[in-house]
Amino acid sequence: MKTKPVLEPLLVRALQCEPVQRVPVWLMRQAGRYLPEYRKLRQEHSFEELIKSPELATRVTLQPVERFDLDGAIIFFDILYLFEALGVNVTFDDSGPKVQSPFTSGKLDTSATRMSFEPGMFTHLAESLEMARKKLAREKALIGFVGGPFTLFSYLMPCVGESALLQARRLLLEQPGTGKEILATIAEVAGALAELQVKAGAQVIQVFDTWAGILPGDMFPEFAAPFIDIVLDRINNLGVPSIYFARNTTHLLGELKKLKASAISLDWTVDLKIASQVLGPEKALQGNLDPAVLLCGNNVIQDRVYKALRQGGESRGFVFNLGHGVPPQADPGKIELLVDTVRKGPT
Ligand code: 1CP
Repeated sequence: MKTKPVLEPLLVRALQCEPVQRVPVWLMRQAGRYLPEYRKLRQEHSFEELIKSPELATRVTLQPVERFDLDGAIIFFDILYLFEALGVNVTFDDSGPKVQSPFTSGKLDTSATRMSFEPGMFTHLAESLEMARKKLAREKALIGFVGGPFTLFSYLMPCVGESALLQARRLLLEQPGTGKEILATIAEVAGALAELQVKAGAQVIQVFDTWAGILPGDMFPEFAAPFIDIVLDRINNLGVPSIYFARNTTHLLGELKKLKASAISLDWTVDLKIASQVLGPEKALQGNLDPAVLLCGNNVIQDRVYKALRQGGESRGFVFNLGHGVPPQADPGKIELLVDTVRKGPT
C-alpha cells in the first residue's frame, strides 16, 4: 500500500468519498480544439507531434488549467494510441482518427491483435506525465486515462460510427469466444498502460468506455464488465482512485454498481438522483451536464449548473463534469462561467 500524502487534491478526496469543502470540477476534453491557444499550436504541429513530444503535450495539458480554475489536468494523449501495442496502425487527420482494421475479412481473428506492450513504446507519455506533475499546482490532480475494452474493440472494426458499433455487436454475438480473447488482450494492454501512467505521476485514472452503453443489459456483463475489471484491478492495486465513464447507461446502473471503479461518470441521459440511489454510497458520481448547455445563454448555464450541484450533492462523493467532452465549438467564456459557478456553489 502507498502511504497517503498529508493532503491529497480535492478531486482525489471526492473520488474516494472523503469529506470535501466544495465540489471539485474538471471537464472531459478540456484540452483541445475549442481553445484558441490549442488551435494556434495545431497550426504549427500535427496532432501526433503534440502527443509524442513531452514538452508540447505538457503545454497542451496545462492550457485549460492556466485559463480556468479547474481541479485537475488530464494528460494530453488519445485512447487509440494503445493500438500501437497491438501492432495496429493508427493515424489522425483533420477528419479524425484512421485505424487500420485487422478484421477486414468480416471475421475476428486473435492472431490479428497480438499484444506486444513494452513500456518503451510509451516513454513519451510517461515523460509528459512527469513534466506535467512538476508544473501543476499541488492542489490540482493529474488525471491519466485509457479506453474501455469494448470501446477500443469497436474502433478496430473495418468501418466507423454507427456501422462500427453494429459490427462490433454482430461479431461478439457470432464469435463470442474469439471476441473475449481479443477483449482480454486489449484489457491487459489497457491495464499496463494505466499502470505506466500511475507510476509516472497520474493520481487518478479515468476509463473512457464511451460506447459501452450501446450493449444490451445481458451483453454488458458478458462482454464489457469482466474486461473493465481487469483494468480496474490493476489501478486499484496501485492505490489510486478510478473513474469509469460510459454514455447511455440508465439500463446498466445495476451492472455499474458491481464494477471495481471508485467513481462512475454519467452522461446527461441518466438521472443523477436515481443513479445515486442505485449505485449506493460506496461509489462517487461524476457528471453529467449536457454539453449543449455550453452553447446556451448565461442564465441557462447557471440554472443548469445549480440543478446538477443540488442533485449530485446528494451522493457522498461528487465531481462536477460534463456528460461527454467539451464540444469543439464551445466558447471559452462559457467554460469560465461554468467553472466559476461550480466553484461558488448555489447562491
Ligand atoms: O485535430 C485535433 O486536434 C485532434 C482532436 C483530438 C483531441 C484534442 C483527438 C482526436 N483526440 C484528442 C485528445 C483526447 N482524446 C483526450 C485528451 C484531451 C482532454 O481530454 O482534454 C482524451 C481524453 C481523448 C479520449 C478519446 N479519444 C475518446 C474517449 C472520449 C470521448 O470523447 O468519447 C475517444 C472516443 C477518442 C477517439 C478520438 N480521437 C480524436 C477524435 C476526433 C476521436 C473521436 C472519433 C469518433 O468520433 O469516433
